[in-house]
Amino acid sequence: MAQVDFQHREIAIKLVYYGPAMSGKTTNLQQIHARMDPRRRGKLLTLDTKEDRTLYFDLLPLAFKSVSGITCKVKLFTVPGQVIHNTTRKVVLQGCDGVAFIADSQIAETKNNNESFANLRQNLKENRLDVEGIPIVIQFNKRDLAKVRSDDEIKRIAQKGKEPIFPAVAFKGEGVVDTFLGLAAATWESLETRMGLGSKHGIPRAELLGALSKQLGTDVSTIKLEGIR
Ligand SMILES: Nc1nc2c(ncn2[C@@H]2O[C@H](COP(=O)(O)OP(=O)(O)O)[C@@H](O)[C@H]2O)c(=O)[nH]1
Ligand SMILES: [Mg+2]
Repeated sequence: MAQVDFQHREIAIKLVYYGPAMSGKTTNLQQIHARMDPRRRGKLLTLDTKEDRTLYFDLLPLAFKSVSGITCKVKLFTVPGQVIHNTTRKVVLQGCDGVAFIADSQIAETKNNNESFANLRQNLKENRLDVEGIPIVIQFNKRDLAKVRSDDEIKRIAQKGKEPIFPAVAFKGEGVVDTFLGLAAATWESLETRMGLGSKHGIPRAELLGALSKQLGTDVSTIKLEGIR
């Protein structure tokens, strides 16, 4: 649940980018960071090893002040994808309000995607988070590569499941903002239902999405928030 600090009139939303190693989680955060105004953006804290793999996590903070005077902080985290770092993944997932699952579109990565998704569900459960209720959006990244799952297949997956699906070529920035704003929209719905984020805490949906898209230099009205169907 989003953390409310009444004394400082602040509310913090935690979003986690989850998925197998090398699927493009860090790249998504780097692209978001690159779109933000250099004079105002927070630091992208990234802790990569020499092999360009996230060892701990990456953290990117965003913030805006709502009309109601409440400061809304949105904290983006990634997890390390390698199987051995499960303890870290579990800790990063604590208290999260929404998840972007970054899948690798390559056919050869299907098993890794599935194992990571099962691991996500397991860790949500172990953190006593609501596995069925927590908003999850799925990004199929690396659409530029050969030997990837077809558009039709991804469409079928989208129709079968309840999670919104976003295709992406993260290192070119394609689909990154759509995924992020899609996640923000899904998370707002969930937090409105669970704690009245708009109705009780003064963060209406339009303000959250408007402020975030403005910080990324886009217009939310041109973005397809519900993914492909
Ligand atoms: N071909 C291709 N490579 C990508 C794409 N997105 C990210 N990568 C590359 O995949 C590798 C792993 O990305 P990274 O973001 O570190 O993955 P993470 O382990 O999930 O954080 C890097 O070399 C990226 O440049 C993409 O859309 N297409
Ligand atoms: Mg990483």
